[in-house]
Amino acid sequence: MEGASSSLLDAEAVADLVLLDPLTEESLVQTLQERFRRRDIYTYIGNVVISVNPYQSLPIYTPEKVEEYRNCSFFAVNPHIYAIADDAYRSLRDRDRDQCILITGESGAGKTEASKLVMSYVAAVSSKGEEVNKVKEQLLQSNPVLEAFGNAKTVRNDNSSRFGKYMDIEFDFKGEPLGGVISNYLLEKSRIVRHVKGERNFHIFYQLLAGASPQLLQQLKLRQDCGHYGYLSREGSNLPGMDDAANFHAMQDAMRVIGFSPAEVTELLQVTAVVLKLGNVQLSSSFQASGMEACSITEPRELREICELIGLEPGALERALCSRTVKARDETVLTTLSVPQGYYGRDALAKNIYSRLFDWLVNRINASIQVKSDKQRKVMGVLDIYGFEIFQDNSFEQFIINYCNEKLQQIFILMTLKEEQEEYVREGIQWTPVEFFDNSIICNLIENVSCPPSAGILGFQLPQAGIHWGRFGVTPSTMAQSTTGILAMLDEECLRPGVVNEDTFLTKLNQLLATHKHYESKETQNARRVTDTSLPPRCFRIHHYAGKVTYNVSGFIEKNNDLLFRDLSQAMWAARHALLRSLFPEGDPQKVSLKLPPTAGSQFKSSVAMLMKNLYSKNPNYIRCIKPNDTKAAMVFTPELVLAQVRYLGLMENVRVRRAGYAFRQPYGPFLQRYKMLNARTWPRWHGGDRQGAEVLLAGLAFPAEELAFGRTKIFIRSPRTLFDLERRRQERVAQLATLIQKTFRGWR
Ligand code: AD9
Ligand code: MG
Repeated sequence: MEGASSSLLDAEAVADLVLLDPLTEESLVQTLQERFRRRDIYTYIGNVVISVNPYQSLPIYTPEKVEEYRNCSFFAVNPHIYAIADDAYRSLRDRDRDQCILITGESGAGKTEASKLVMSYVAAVSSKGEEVNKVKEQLLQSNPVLEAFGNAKTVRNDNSSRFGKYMDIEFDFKGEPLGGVISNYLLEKSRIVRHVKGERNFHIFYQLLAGASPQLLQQLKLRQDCGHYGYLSREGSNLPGMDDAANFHAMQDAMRVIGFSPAEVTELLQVTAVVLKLGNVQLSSSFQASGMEACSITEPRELREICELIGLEPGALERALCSRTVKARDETVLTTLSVPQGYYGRDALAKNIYSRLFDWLVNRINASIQVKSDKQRKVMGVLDIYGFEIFQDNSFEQFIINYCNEKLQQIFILMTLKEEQEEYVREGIQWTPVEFFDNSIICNLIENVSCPPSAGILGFQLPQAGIHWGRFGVTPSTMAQSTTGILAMLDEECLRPGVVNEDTFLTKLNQLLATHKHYESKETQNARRVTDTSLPPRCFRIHHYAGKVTYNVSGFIEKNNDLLFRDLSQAMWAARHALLRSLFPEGDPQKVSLKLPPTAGSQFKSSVAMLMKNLYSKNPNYIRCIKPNDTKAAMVFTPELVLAQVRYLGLMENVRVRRAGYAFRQPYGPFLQRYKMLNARTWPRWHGGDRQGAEVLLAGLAFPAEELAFGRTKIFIRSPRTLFDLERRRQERVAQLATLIQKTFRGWR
């Protein structure tokens, strides 16, 4: 950290946790709590901002606040999200450095609100003009549209983002926004067909039913009553604090601002209505003349209306829902489906339509906001992505989400150390390598494992690949040769012919990862003679950097495969509805491919790799969000809950890395100005250069030599204790000087 305002050095509630002394989990949580009590919801770790959700609107985002933080010196003002936004924006505009803002935290911690605050701050401080304002409006208005289709009420958050989002905002050389590009990650499409009690499906369905005019509802062949629709919950309408009808109108306005044509909006809503109506298509079992069990549609009205909406013969959709074409050698056979298979296909279709519609929506927004000119651009990326998740039951989704968080942690450590190292090189200070926990061993376990093969299989033992303490820039020497990671093993299982199930997948993991220190299951525990009984069957456990998570393998194969019967995609492609049809290009019989589409896991892995590459090319800024209580209560702070997040977010590691070299640094000028009264040679005025002045000043204070380092432009102080000592001496000296001045004045009188 740089600079030292007095609030920063308030030992009760340091504004920068790098200055915590002693640094313990307890002192860290206490500091956050004390600051929260004072309504200081933001705290720094160097230039990382920690934000604790107040669950209450605080008067800290006013235009006056924007002015206060505009062009501020980051550390001279009270910590604020505007300070980091301002610092990033200025660094982009004036120093030509592309920026990224990484926002992490658990569900309900305030990530999406934080991303919107950053966007609105940048919009407020960048220049104005008709064209620029239009661009800003379009960028900001992408939020209500994506939130309507991608957010839902969950038990944790009434407006929970069910997808990961990364947005590049592009600027010209003057810092005026030109446009942007949005990337989305892994929409939770299972929500379309199922959600737990107390939660809702995606907002758009409730918004549409509550906000659409009777004519629109009629046009979409919908009824206003939520309870009529199998995919929705009756109790989902009339949520306290949520005005679905008003949000529907806001979403429609937002679409207009972005540039959707009325025809596009109609098409989008038609496809949305189709998803809703699919959930009401009921099947029952029947028997064919051959005696084979089959399924048939019991309520033809819903099916007929769907077909009217999408321009398809009802018979075609019925056939695709109730039977399946199987190719055996050169023959094509139509086989009937059982009722559960029929429902499986129906739900898979609904999920696929919706998730593809969401991708289309993102692409359509991009088509409007993407920069058309070839002006040279500077970029600020804002990442609002799901945080680390540890639930009672963890499945494929948590596995993928936690993998993404491992990658983000890895990039955080690498980038922070890189930045530290660069600063030391710039300042001509010797770089001492920093010890840190290198989580690449866990990333590798998931994507490309490096572990000793099991002694049981190969009959020999390679060196243990336990927790690896790495050094920046050094390849771990303990790593054995690479084999495939869990994701690739899952893919192999998905592609294997014959009976495939999760048990064979788990057996394979157990064999290949038997000795991996970050992997555990009942079998490996037995082999290692671990007496922990907490691991249930059909589960494996990964020791993530943020804690141990037990994953149940049930559903892994199906979710990774994410297959849709070809008959269904062909039926969708055959529809006359242009938008729907465009979502199923593989349904074109001319383009039948024998190649299976990439699995969900491998798609996610490659999009995460692209994201990492993108982030790594930019200057990172971090916002770590914390949820202070589980009841969404205003200004309530539950220390145990915060402590768990402090661990997930790796904040202790964060502080350690930040102050691994020197906890405090400041340019010589302001440093000398603040402390010059501590030495008679520099007080009241020093006539030489700033650096020389700081050297003379500190020489008189007799700190141990290893506590200080003199860089080209800055003084570096190793431990917070030395800084506090300096500050204490300053306060005493200020008091002495004040008394002296008083006495002198009295003497004059
Ligand atoms: V999730 O992973 O998408 O489920 P987020 O995005 O971390 O989650 P979100 O930003 O949606 O959480 O915040 C949850 C709620 O907390 C918001 O709807 C607000 O009611 C509340 N919140 C969050 N940040 C602030 C804030 N700075 N001031 C006031 C806030 N309220
Ligand atoms: Mg969110």
